[in-house]
Amino acid sequence: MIGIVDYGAGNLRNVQAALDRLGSPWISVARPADLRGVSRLILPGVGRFGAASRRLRAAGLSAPLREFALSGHPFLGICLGMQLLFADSEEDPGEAGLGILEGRVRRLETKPLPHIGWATVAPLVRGPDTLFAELPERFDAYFAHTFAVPADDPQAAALALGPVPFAAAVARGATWGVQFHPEKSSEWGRRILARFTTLPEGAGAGGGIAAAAGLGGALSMAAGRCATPDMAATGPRMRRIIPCLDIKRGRVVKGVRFRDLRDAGDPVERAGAYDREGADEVCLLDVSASQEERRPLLDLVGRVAARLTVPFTVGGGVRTVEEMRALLLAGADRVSIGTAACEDPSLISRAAAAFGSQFVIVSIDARGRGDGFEATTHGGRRGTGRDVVEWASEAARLGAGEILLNAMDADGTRGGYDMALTRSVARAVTIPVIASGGAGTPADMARVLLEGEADAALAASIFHDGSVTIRQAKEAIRLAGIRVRL
Ligand code: 1PR
Repeated sequence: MIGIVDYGAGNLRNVQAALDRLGSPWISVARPADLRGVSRLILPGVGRFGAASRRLRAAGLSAPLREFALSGHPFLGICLGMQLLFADSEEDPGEAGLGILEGRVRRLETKPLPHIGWATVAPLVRGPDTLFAELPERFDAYFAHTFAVPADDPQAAALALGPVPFAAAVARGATWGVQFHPEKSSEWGRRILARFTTLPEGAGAGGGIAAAAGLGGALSMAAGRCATPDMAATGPRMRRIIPCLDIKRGRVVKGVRFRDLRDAGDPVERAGAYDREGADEVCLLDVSASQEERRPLLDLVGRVAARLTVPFTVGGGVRTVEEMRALLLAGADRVSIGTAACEDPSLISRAAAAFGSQFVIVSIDARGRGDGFEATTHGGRRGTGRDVVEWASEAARLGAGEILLNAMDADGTRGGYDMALTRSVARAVTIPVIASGGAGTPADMARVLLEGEADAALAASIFHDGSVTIRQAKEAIRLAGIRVRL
């Protein structure tokens, strides 16, 4: 039986859903006694290293987990769960990890940070007893993190050819850690989880994989790959294409400049279709929740999440850390806050402390005012008097992991994104910016990623009406020299 460690740190629901899709039975492990009958274990996690390791200790799980791993049972740490396998992390110096693997987790040195999105993974081991058996020499996986294990760690089992190289996976014996989210990495992620369910006891790559595989060679291979022609324009960082489902009364709607909303279909069906077409992420915004002073739609979020094999961002009407936790438990990977963050900016820092910055997106509805842009709330109905660039900078300082920047004057017009707005925000912050509003063609998307310096391009109208498919958009964007997952 597979155990999934439940210690209140995140993406449990999505790991459970991924195992359900595989038809693999699992049980939750919240106390040491729950380990009885468990023969392989998954340790998921999002959030902060220190808080998560304190929770494991408080649940009395640290020593039993270490024993479980050291006794040779297959063990898989995911994202923060991988980092917790180590002795400690620069994120919270002085807080002890599980110490199953040697070494320290370090902060990535790159901009923008957090590193959110897809990156190519190059396994260093692909033998029959490894997690990467039967996987290609390289594949794309989804990451959301600020800290990572260095690429030259002797326990590295795969490298990420991300914005900078780092260890995408580590292993010792039958203990594995993956920095990416297999439960959110579409088909390759599914195969990795399936492989984990059949990994033999005690087997594995052994320690010192990277040394055995010739780390020097692997690193230069990684560097060589970073220089392939398809990365010419934007470097090794992959950009994201995100379809957005604006929701009102349980249906997808779409308007122009936030008004004249028209029906655009069923959210669950649409989300599933966009996932199949190759969306890098799906965004769902309950656009009338703040105006109607309603709580977010947990039931709908759960149903959409169950359909998705890629990451899922949810926003609209989110006012408290508790609501964010409920959305996380319903299957959201990240949550966006707009109105409530403007009204009480401390919500950003409280959310980042609880779930980690990569979980917290601040949505800014920007309306032109004079030479600049004013942030608005309640679906654009109330002005705040705040300058958008200033507000974005403050949100980033408070711990936002990403800005979702809605150009209200361009929204739904198909006349192209607002380049000046996007670029000025992207230059003012060191976190990623999602450009939103105005997409008319794939060329508009390519432009906002290059000239607008956005990390991701979000669109609604052109995808909903079928005038451009996600695949067509991504092919055209790649031809423009921008790295995207295809
Ligand atoms: O303020 O925390 O309750 O969050 C509400 C969220 O809902 C915000 O993210 C806000 O941008 C969004 N929202 C509110 N009212 C509307 C509306 O349309 N009446 N939609 C709305 C915002 C922006 C995108 C849109 C893209 C792409 N729409 O969702 O889909 O701009 O559009 P396009 O490609 O068709 O041009 P809170």
